[in-house]
Amino acid sequence: MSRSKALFAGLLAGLIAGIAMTVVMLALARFGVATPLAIIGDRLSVFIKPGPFLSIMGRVGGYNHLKQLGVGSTMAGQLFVGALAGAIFGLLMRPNPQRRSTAWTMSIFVVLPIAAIAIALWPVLGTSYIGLPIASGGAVTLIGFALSVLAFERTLVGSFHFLTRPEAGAESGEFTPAIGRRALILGGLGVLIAGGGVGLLRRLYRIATFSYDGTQYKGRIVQPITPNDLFYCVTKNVIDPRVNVDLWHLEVNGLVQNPTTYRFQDLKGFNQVEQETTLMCISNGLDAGLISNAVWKGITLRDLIDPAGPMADARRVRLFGVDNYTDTIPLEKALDPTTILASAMNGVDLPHRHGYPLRAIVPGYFGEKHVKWLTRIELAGEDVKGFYETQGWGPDFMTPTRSRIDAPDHESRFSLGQLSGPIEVKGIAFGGDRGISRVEISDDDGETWTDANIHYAGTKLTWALWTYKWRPDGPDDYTLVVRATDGEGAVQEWEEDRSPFSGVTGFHKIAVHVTA
Ligand SMILES: Nc1nc2c(c(=O)[nH]1)N[C@H]1C(S)=C(S)[C@@H](COP(=O)(O)O)O[C@H]1N2
Ligand SMILES: [Mo]
Repeated sequence: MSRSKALFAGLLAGLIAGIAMTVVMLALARFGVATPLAIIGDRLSVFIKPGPFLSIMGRVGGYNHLKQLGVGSTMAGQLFVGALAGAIFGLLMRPNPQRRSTAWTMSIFVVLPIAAIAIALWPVLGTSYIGLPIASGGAVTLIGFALSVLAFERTLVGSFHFLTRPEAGAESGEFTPAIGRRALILGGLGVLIAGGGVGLLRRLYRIATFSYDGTQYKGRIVQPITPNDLFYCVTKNVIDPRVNVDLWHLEVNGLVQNPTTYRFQDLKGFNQVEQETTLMCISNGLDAGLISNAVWKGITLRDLIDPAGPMADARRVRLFGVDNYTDTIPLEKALDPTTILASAMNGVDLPHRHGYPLRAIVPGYFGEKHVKWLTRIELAGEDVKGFYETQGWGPDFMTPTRSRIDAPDHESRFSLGQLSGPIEVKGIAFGGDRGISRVEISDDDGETWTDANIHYAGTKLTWALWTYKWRPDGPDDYTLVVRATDGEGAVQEWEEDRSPFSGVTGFHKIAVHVTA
C-alpha cells in the first residue's frame, strides 16, 4: 500500500474515531459523568492568574463565552489529536495493514491515555454532577474515560481495517482496496455519528449554565428578600450538578478524631436554624448586582465539627462541592454559630443552581466561600487553598462595606417643570457581617452629605435598603454618590492599597441631568 494511502486511511479512521469518542463523552455528560470536556477547563483555570483571566474573559466576551470556548477547543483538540494519532497509526500499519494486534493498540490508545488523564486531572477526577461522593465520583470518571478511549481504539482499528481490507475476489497478496468508495461510506457514517453528537450537544446546551450564570439582582425591582429565581448566580461549571440525594453523602474528615459520613436523612435530626444572610461575589462591581439576600435554613457547621473532634493542629476547614469546587475558612469561623449549612432557601428546598441539597453560608465572607453542592468538610492545617484562591484571588475575602444606587438610572434626565415632588433615590448598603448603621447621599460628587432613610435595616448579616427624597437645587448636571457606615461605625471608603482581586472598594456614583 502506498504511503499516502496509508496516511489517508489512518487520518480518516482517526478522525472518525475522535468523533466517536467525543460523542461517547457527550452521552456520558448527559448522565452527569465528568468528562475531560468539562474538567480540563477546571484543571487549567487554576493556573491562569486573575489578571490575565479577566482580560481573556473580556476579550472573548464574558465567562459564558470563555466556558464555551473551553469546551469547544477541547472537542476540536480531541478531533485533531485523534486524526493525528490515526495518521501515525496508518503509517505504522503500512507494512501489514491487516495485522490484528490488539495488545499494542490497546496499550497505546486505551491504557496510556487513562494513565495520562488520571495523572493530569487527578485533583478534579472526583467531580460528579449527580452528586456521588468524591472517591466514587473519581472511579466513575475514570470508567467513563476508559469507555471513551475504548470507543476511540475500536473505531480506529475497525475503520482502518475496513478501509484497507483487500477487495473481495482479488487475488490473495494482490492489494487493491477500493479506498475511495469505502472512505465515502465511512465518511457518511462519521457524519451520522457527528449528527448524533450535535443532537446531544443541543440538549446539553439547553441544560448548561449559560442561560443563568452571571444573573444579577439590581435596579428598581430590588426588595429586602430576593426571590429564589432572581437571586444572583455564579458558577464555575458549564453544566451544574443536579444532585441525586440518594447517592449523595456528606463526609467530615481530615484532621479529626472521628471521621463521619452523613446521609441527607441524618441531617434532619440536627437542630434547625434559620438565618437571613446576604451574599456578594468577590467580582461584584460597584454598580453591579452579584449580590442578593435570602432566608437560609439548615444546621450549624459547628454541630458537625464538634462531634468529629478536631485535632489540635486543625486550623482551617476545607469545603468541597460535588463539582470539585473547594474553598476554605478558618476553623474559628467554621465554629461560629452563624456559619451554617443550608438545605432551604426562602422556605423551599435549595434550588439546584444554588447548591441542592446543601450549601455553606459563611456571613461576612465573599460568595466564593459559600460552597454549593457541599459533599465534604475536611479539617486541615494552615496551608490549604480554594479554587479561586489558587488562581490568585484574595488575599482578603472579607466583604468591605459597599452601597449602590438602584434608582434613578445612571444618566437619567428630569425636568423640574414636570416634577410633582422630590425625586426618589433608592438602593442598598451592605456591611458584610457588621450590619449597616447609616446611609448618606451626596448630590455634589461627595462634597456634602445628607442622611438617607433606612427603610429596611435587616440584621448584622444582611444588606439594608434605603431611600432618599431628593430635591435638586436647580437645573444642573449632578453626580449622586452614596456611602454607608457599617454597624461598627466605620464609614465606607476607597481602600487604596487593597488588591483588586480582594474585591473592589469605593463609591457608586451616577450622573443625573436636571433641566428647567
Ligand atoms: N460548588 C460550588 N460552589 C460555589 C461556586 C461554584 O462554582 N461551585 N461558586 C461560588 C461563587 S464564586 C459564588 S459568588 C457563590 C454564588 O452563589 P449563588 O450562585 O447561589 O448566588 O457560590 C460559590 N459557591
Ligand atoms: Mo463569586
